[in-house]
Amino acid sequence: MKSISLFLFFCFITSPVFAAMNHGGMIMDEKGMIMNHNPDKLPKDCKEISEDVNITIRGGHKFAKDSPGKMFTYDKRDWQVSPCARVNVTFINEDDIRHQFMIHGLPGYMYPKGMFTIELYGKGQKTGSFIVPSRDYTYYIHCEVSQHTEKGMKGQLKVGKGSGDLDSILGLSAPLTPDLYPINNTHYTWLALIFSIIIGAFLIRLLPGLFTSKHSEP
Ligand SMILES: [Cu+2]
Repeated sequence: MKSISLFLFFCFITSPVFAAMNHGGMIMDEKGMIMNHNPDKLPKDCKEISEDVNITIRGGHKFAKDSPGKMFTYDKRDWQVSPCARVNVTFINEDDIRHQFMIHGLPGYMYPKGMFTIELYGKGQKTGSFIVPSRDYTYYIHCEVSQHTEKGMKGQLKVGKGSGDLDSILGLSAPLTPDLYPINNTHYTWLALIFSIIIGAFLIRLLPGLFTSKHSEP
């Protein structure tokens, strides 16, 4: 009897090692995690799932190459789905660092803290689902790893008509706090410029004279 209990206890404590853990709305393994995966629970204001939308979103350094001052972003940053749609997100991380697809503003009674998240610790991909409510609204998508949002990893998902565009989305909306590099020219700047032009003109006139006088000697 004692050995059977010990065996059962052993099975109980080791079983999570052999499978991806799923607790408290979180599915995780050694590659990453999905938080608040919801393929079937309907929001209160939806009678049924209106459509299935499969989106593939890639995140990485290379997508920000053409954006000065930015470092990471998603390959597409603007999405639109119909109210009560089930969104099946395949998030692909193309970098060897941690990135997330995190969406905010979902109903708190279904999604703790109103969030759905896919996180990948390095290169790889994961697929998870969430069902959006019926109201027209623009949801905020970003990567929460320190400085990644500021460095370009930000997007939006419009449900129905949405509720306007969010700020600071690369290629879509103006930054809230633009990078400015003001140049404060004073009177001295202009004086220095005029002085340089005069010296330059003087040298241009003087230098050819120096060369020709040397070469013209018999
Ligand atoms: Cu990131």
